[in-house]
Amino acid sequence: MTTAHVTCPLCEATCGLEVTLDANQQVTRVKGDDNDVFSRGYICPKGASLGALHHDPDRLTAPLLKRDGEFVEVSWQEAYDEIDRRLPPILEEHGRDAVAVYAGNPGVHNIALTLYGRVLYKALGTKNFYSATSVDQLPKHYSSGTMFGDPLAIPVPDLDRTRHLLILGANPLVSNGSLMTAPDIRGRLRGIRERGGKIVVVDPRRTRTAQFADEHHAIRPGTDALLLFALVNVLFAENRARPRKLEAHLNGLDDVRELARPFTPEAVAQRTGIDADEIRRLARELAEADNAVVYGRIGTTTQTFGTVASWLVDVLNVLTGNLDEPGGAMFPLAACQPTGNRRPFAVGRWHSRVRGLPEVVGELPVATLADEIETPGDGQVRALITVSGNPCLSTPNAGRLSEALKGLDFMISVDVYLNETSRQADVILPGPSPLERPHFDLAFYQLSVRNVANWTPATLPSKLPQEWETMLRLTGIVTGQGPEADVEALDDFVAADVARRAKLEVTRDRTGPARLVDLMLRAGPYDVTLADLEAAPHGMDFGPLKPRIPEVLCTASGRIELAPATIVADVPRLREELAKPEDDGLVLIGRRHLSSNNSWMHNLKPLVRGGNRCTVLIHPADATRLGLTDGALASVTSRAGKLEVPVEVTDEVRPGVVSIPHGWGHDADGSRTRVARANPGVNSNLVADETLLDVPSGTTVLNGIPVEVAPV
Ligand SMILES: Nc1nc2c(c(=O)[nH]1)N[C@H]1C(S)=C(S)[C@@H](COP(=O)(O)OP(=O)(O)OC[C@H]3O[C@@H](n4cnc5c(=O)[nH]c(N)nc54)[C@H](O)[C@@H]3O)O[C@H]1N2
Ligand SMILES: Nc1nc2c(c(=O)[nH]1)N[C@H]1C(S)=C(S)[C@@H](COP(=O)(O)OP(=O)(O)OC[C@H]3O[C@@H](n4cnc5c(=O)[nH]c(N)nc54)[C@H](O)[C@@H]3O)O[C@H]1N2
Ligand code: SF4
Ligand SMILES: [Mo]
Repeated sequence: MTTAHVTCPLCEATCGLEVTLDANQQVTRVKGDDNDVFSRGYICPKGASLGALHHDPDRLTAPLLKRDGEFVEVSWQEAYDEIDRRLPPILEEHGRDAVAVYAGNPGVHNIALTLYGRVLYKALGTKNFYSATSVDQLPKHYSSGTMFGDPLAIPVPDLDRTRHLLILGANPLVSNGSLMTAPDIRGRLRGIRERGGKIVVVDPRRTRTAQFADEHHAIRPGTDALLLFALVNVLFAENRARPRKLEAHLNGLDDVRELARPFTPEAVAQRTGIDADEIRRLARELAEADNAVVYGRIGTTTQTFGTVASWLVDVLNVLTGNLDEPGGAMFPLAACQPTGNRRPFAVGRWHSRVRGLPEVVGELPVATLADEIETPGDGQVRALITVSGNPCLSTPNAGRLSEALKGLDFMISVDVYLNETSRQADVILPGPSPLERPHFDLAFYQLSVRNVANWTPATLPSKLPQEWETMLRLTGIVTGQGPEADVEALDDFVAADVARRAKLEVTRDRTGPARLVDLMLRAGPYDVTLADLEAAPHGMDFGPLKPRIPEVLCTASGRIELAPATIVADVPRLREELAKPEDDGLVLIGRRHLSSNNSWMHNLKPLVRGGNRCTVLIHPADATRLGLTDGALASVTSRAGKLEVPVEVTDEVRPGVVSIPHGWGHDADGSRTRVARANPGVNSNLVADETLLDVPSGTTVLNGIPVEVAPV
C-alpha cells in the first residue's frame, strides 16, 4: 500500500488530496489532505472520483486512427505517419490559416498542454486559434487588459479578510469557485459571516450560494451591466465614490461619472427586476462596509454585456477604495508569475475572415468556427486540431458545428476519450491520466486567494507518452521536420527560450514541464526552486495577498484606465438596450451541478448517480401558462435549434427564466463513453445562438438566450 499527495487538477480550487493505492496499483481511497497548506482536507465528489477516472475502462490507452469510417488502435508511429501524410500538404497548399485549433478547458489544468501547447500553436502560426475562453472568461481578460494593461492581471476577492461580498453570476458553492482559487468555499464564506460580514448574491436562480447568502436578488438575465452602472451612479450621486490611495493611479474618473449618469436606479429597476430603493441600499452598504468586494463570474461574462459588466465590477472595486486593499479585490502574486517585459494589451490585430470579428488576446470567437469551416474561399479552415476540448457539446449552435466538422479534410483530437467531438477526428492522440503525470497549477495560482504553490510528481508511471511530447511531435510535423523530429532538441530549445526570458542559464538536470516550472520558479518572486516544492508535498504558503499597485499595472499611461476607450465604445449599445421596449419572452440560462465537470466526467459512475439532472427548470407561473407539467417533456426552441428535455417545475428560477445545464447530450453515434451514453441528457448548446455575442470580446451569450418552451 502506498499513499501519494496530489493536487487535484479537475477544477480551479487546487485541493490537496491523499491517494491510497494497493499493491496492484489500484486506487483504493481518495480523501482530502488534512495537511495541505491551502485546502486543509477539503474534497468534493469530483476529486473523490480521481480513482474512477484513472481506472475508467473507456479512457483511451492507444492512438486511434479512422480507417473506412471505423476507429482502429494503432501505434504512435502509425498515428504520426498518418498525420505527417495528411497535415503538411494542407498547410503547403492552403496556408497556415487553413488549420484551426480549438483548445479546451482541461488544458489549462495540465502543465504539459499549457506549456507545450503554446509551442505547437505558435509553430502552426494560424489566425484560426479558438478556445473555451470565448465561451467563458474572455470579457474579464478584456477588462483587465484595458484597465490594468495585462489581461492576466485579474483581481480576485480577498475572501479570507473581506467583510462584504457581492457575488454576481457565480455559484461557487457548486462550482467551487472560478477566477477565485479557493478550496473549501463554504468554510471561507462561513468565515465572512463569523467576522460579522455579509454576503449578497445576484442571480436569476436561487442557487445553493444564494440560499447560503444573507441576501439574494433574482436579477433578469443579461442586465447586470445596468445594475452595476446604477450602483456606480448612486456612489457618485451620494458623494460616496472614494478611490482613496488609488486616486494617484487613476485616469478616467470623471468619464465614469458622466457615463453612469443615465443609469439611475429608477431607470434600470424594471429592466433588472430589482427595486430602485434596493439598488440604493446595495450601493450604500458596499460603500459603508469596512472593506468589500464585488465579484462576477460566468453569469456576468457569457452574456450580452459581458465586457461592460466585467469592467464595472472592477470600477466598483476602485470607486469604493477596495481594489488592491486587504478584504477587497487583490492581485495574487504567484510563485511562477510571468514578470517583466509584459506586452501592452491589444485587440483586433486580425479579424475573422467571414464575420470580421476581432481577435482578442490571440484568439477568435469560437462562435464563428463553423462559419470559417463552411465558407469557401481563401483562408477557409480545412483541418482542425482539438486539444482537450469538446466543442461539439460546449460551444454555441453545436448542431451546426458538428455538421461543419464533417466537411473538414483532416481532424486530430488530442483527447483522453472517444467522445462527441473526437469521434469526428481522423486521428485521436490520448494522454496519461491525472495520476500518471506531474501537476502544477500554473494558471490558477495566479488567481488564488492566498499565494501558494504545490508541485505534484506523477504518482504512477504512464504507458502513454506525456502530452508535452505529443505537442512537440506535432510541432515537428507542422514545421516540416516530420514524425522523427528530435523531441529532446525541441525541448531544449523551448527551455532555452524560457531561460532567456527569465535571464537565467538553462538547466540540464530536468526535462519537459518540470524544467520549465523550475526555471519559472527561479525567476519568480519567492526565491524557491522546484526542489524546494518537491520537499514540501503539502505545498508552500507564501501568505495572504499583498497590495501590488502600481507594480502590477502595465498600461501605456502606467495608471489604471477607469474608462478604457474600447469598452466605453460599447456603452451606447447598453443605453439603446435600456431604451428598447420591454420584451417579456422566456430566456434560457445555464447551471452547473457539484458532480459535473463541463462535458467530460459523466462517464464516471459515482458522478452520475441519483437520476437525470439534465432538466429544464421553469417557474410554476410559467409552467401553468404554457401547460407544462413536472416530469413531462418540453421542447425548447431558439433561432439556432431545438431540443427536448424533461421539465422540472420550481420557484428556484425567477419567472421568465428557464435553466438547462450544459455538457450533456452523450448519445452521439460512434462515441465510446458507455456510462455517459446510458444517461445521455440533452445538449443545451443546440439552442445556444452563435450570432448572439458580447460585442467587444466576441464571447457567446450562453446566459439569456431567447427561447420558446412548449409541451411535447
Ligand atoms: N451553455 C453553456 N455552455 C458552456 C458553458 C456554460 O456555462 N453554458 N460553460 C463554458 C465553459 S466555462 C467552459 S470552460 C467550456 C468547456 O469547454 P471544453 O473545454 O470544450 O469542454 P470540456 O467539457 O471541458 O471537455 C474537455 C475535453 O478534454 C478532454 N480531456 C480531459 N482531460 C484531458 C487531458 O488530460 N488531456 C487531454 N488531451 N484531454 C483531456 C475530455 O475528454 C473532453 O473531451 O464550456 C463552455 N460551454
Ligand atoms: N461542479 C462543477 N464545477 C465547475 C464546473 C462544472 O462544470 N461543474 N465548471 C468549471 C468551469 S470551466 C467554470 S468556468 C466555473 C464557473 O463557475 P461559476 O460561474 O460559479 O459557475 P455557475 O455555477 O455556472 O454559476 C453561474 C451563475 O450565473 C447565474 N446567471 C445566469 N445568467 C445570469 C445573469 O445574467 N446575471 C447574473 N447575475 N447571474 C446569471 C446562473 O444562474 C448561475 O448560478 O465552474 C468550474 N467549476
Ligand atoms: S473542489 Fe475542485 S480541486 Fe477540489 S477536489 Fe473538487 S474538483 Fe478537485
Ligand atoms: Mo470555464
